[in-house]
Amino acid sequence: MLEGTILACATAPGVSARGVLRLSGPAAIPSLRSLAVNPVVLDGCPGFGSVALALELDGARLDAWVTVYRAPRSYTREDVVEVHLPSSLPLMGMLARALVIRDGVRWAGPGEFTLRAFRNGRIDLAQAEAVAQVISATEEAELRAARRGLSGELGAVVRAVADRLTGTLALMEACIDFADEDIPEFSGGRLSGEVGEIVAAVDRLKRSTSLRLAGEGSFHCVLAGLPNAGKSSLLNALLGRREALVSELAGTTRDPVRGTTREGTLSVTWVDLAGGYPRPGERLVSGLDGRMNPETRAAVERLTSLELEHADGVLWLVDAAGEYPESIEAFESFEAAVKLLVFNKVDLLDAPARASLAGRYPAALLTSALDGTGLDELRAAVGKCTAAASRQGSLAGEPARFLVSSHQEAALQLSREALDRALDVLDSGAGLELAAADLRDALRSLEDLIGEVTPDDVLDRVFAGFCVGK
Ligand SMILES: Nc1nc2c(ncn2[C@@H]2O[C@H](COP(=O)(O)OP(=O)(O)OP(=O)(O)O)[C@@H](O)[C@H]2O)c(=O)[nH]1
Ligand SMILES: [Mg+2]
Repeated sequence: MLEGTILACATAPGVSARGVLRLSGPAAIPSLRSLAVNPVVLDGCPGFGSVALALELDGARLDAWVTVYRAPRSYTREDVVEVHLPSSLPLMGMLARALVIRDGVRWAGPGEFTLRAFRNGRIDLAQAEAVAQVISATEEAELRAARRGLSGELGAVVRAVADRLTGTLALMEACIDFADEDIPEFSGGRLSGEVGEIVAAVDRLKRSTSLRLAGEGSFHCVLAGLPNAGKSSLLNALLGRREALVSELAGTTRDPVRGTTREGTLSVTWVDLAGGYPRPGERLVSGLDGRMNPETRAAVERLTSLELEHADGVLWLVDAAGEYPESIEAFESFEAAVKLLVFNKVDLLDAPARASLAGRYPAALLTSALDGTGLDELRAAVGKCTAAASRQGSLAGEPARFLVSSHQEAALQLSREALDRALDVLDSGAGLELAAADLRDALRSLEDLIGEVTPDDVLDRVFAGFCVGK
């Protein structure tokens, strides 16, 4: 990481007028220059500017609009070039391949542009995390909270608390050094008061933050139901590829099969499970062939139950063309934060039968994995649940001031716990050295939140959650 010149597609794949390739690093401008028919136009942008550049690719001419940001006046503080092209995947792929074979240009890792901005001192870690939050915000209040983080406001608030903590730590260390002198500022009560005020400041900060759920990981939506309801077929239809095995024999799926899609601005991981009957308070009773080896069967039941337990949402599939009272009973009997009833195989029903089903179960979704009926409605319904889950953790009725990632929330929590320990030590009259060690831990956690002393593995985790073009 952080060496050479990186390249990524900065726009999402799909139908649009323009696609953008982004390069950052010392070879950004030279590599493009070597493909250009009119390279001198690039000299016209000494600092920042946009030019029409004619490129030659495989003997054909390609007109591009290029924006140049020369170091250090760029997002990464390196030379950055954005190449705007018609949004054609093969075309963009052709140019990307031509650039990647040039010296020093390679594909970017997730979040590597933002990682470079962080490493080169352009932004702090709180701002870097806010970049991901701005990208995945699903509503205005969330966007506003993310932008406050992006502007550096969260970093500034944390830094103010950290400065105060540094001051108190200095006072405490002075107390340790001059333990024999009788100086009123060095009394234990004064120190406890100082730490108490810092605890209050950290608590205020915690109250003004909300944990960002869906932007970090995916919303886990399991496809459950009795054997043969069409769960694997539906997974394949949602993913647009054959990920799971499908057959007319009941009990085909054993291990969970997963795939991720983006629904709106959020990512959903769909998990296809073995067919079975969940029983309240008990393990799932699998619908697998009774002749199966009992150990394998128990393992499959355990895996399936675990997935059901940890799911953010459950789609309960019912074969619309079969006998389903037992399946509806099973659906009603289990508890889940989000559960949706889905009648699949509606292509096998005529119009009156579909209408009667919709009348009897107005909240249910009607789908066909075979011909695609109802899939858009299903995606929209799950998208809605996903957006609601991503808002969890915000104060009721009052949007949070800042969005935080789980890494940031953990840092705040660790800092709070270390301060509590320091207070306990001070109250018990145990040595000041111990309290000072706790304050140092608290300070380290706050610095970790803004990336001043963040170890590489934490950075890797933070940036792994980014999309590649950012
Ligand atoms: N007509 C019709 N057939 C479907 C539909 N969905 C699935 N099937 C068929 O139903 C049978 C079972 O499909 P699967 O997707 O394997 O069902 P499953 O729920 O994953 O089954 P298990 O893994 O055994 O629990 C296959 O023959 C599919 O072709 C549908 O929407 N319409
Ligand atoms: Mg299956």
